[in-house]
Amino acid sequence: MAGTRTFTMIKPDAVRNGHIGAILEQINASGFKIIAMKYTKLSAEKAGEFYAVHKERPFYGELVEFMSSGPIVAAILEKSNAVEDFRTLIGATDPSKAEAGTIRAKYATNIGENAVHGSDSDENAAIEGSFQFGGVEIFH
Ligand code: 3AN
Repeated sequence: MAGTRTFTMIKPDAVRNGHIGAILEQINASGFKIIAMKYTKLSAEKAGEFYAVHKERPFYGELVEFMSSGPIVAAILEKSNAVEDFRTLIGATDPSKAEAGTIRAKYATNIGENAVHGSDSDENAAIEGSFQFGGVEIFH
């Protein structure tokens, strides 16, 4: 059975561009319940750890620099089939390829600065959620 939780971050570009409210509104309107949320900033070290799977990719340095360049909103979301449904809601990694109406199509800057993160598997959703939140910070 598909899991009920996913992890998201509203990235520094979307925060800087004033899109926190609109993105949260779209997330809620799409049936996701926010069960944990914080406004925070990743250190370069923490961003590097979060994206460690991309360490060998040419864009890794840029990605770490960008993700630690300003505040983010981190959240755990609950809904049936959360991971897949949230990936559909945010759209393709490259916003120019993202379907119209998706969060990245509407709010992303470019492929590197693409407004939101969404976990890619139930396993990663659990790992990423515990990266930012302890048990007492999760309400469901
Ligand atoms: P997604 O966020 O859609 O799961 P991943 O996991 O392939 O995409 O990439 C993680 C992050 O790395 C993306 N959100 C984006 O910020 C950055 N990224 C991915 N591909 C590129 C690329 N070709 N050039 C620059 N940054 C990239």
